[in-house]
Amino acid sequence: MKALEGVRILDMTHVQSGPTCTQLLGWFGADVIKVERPGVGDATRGQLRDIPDVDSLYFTMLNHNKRSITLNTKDEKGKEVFTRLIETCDVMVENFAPGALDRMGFTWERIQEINPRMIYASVKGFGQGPYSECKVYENVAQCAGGSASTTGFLEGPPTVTGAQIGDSGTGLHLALGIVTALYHREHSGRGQRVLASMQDGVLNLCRVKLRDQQRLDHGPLTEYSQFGEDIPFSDATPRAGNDSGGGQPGRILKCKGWETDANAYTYFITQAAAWGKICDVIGRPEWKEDPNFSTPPVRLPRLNEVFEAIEQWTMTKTKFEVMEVCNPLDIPVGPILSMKELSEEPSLRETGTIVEVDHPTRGKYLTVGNPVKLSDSPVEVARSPLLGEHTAEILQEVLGYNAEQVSQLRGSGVVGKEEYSV
Ligand code: CAO
Repeated sequence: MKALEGVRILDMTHVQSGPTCTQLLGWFGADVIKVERPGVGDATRGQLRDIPDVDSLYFTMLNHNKRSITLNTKDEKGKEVFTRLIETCDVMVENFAPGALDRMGFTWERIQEINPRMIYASVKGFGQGPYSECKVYENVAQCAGGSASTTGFLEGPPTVTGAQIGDSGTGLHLALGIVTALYHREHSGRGQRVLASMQDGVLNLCRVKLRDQQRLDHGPLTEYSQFGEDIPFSDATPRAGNDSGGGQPGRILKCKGWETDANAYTYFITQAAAWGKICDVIGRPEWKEDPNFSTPPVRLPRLNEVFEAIEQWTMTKTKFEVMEVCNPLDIPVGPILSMKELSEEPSLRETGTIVEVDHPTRGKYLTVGNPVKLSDSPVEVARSPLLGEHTAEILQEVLGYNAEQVSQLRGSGVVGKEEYSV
């Protein structure tokens, strides 16, 4: 048995944040029923398409291990079907703009009436407050959650990051809220409302920057490069380039080939405990005893000098050679890996982190599998469903409709007319 086997998810999610959450629950074994608008479906099916008329990678990579039913939940007959789904499922997940489900008549109060055990989980852009009605996408959340103001270089503009901390990050937060509510239901017998706001999720991931904001009241942030460069601090946490966010100074340094390879770099951390070995490796053994370099506090104003010397050494090695030398010495380093390198990395294939999936209209493609591994609940990544692929199956097997009722719903356009033989 998979960890969440027996849990049925009514998946009303679209775009990225919600779908990442329900995909995770599907990987853990839940039966995820994705409800999509007839003839339209999740907008991402058609966004950023690389192959004409084929579900985009955007969609396929966010919707594995789900079944798709098309259903017009604004139609009166559709609402009856939707009510039956609410009766039958354990968790409903949605990330519509605020109020969309209420406008359909499915308020939290109504959902509780239909199924008191239902866990109703939502992603919204903002929590309660002045912006609670706003529509929000990834980069808006990164900006409103404190990430953009603290990312980038001091002299440059606020910068968004490639990691989808607003969407996928909030999906992760929501998934935790859902399994927690499922656990609570074991004792209480009741469902509850679960809300993860994207601003809250991003701010949670930027916790160390709020730490630094408060440290500023007591003096400059000595581990930031600008301290050693005598640049005064303002009253807000600054952008820190590639400085380490923790107590051990680190930087991105050039490696052999950087002139032509955009990713020939390494991250190098001058962890205090490894300082002696770092001095030996880079050919500066005298720094071990030098009062200007021997301890972490005296090095802080000289970080530029320290990292310039280390970079003179890293530039003589490839990023992988730097790892080979440093790892046995417990010097923390990490190569800057491109998406190409990651997609070709054999060890990630072996662990199921990078998975090749076959799709009936797309053919083979790569995806990221479940990043969380449970020893007793292995994950098989199953391709994303075609639009409405499981409409008849869900109506009949889950809700008990007969073939004639299914064909009536099809005829009236309440559910989609798609029929596949895959
Ligand atoms: N049958 C009938 N109608 C349906 C339906 C179905 N099966 N599924 C959805 N709809 C309707 C909704 O009821 C809604 O209609 P109304 O506006 O008339 O109430 C409409 O389709 C779409 O809702 P939406 O406003 O959520 O969609 P949008 O494309 O305009 O906005 C987004 C998208 C993401 C900005 C918005 O959903 C949002 O802010 N969500 C919360 C935050 C979030 O998750 N953002 C991350 C998205 S990933 O980058």
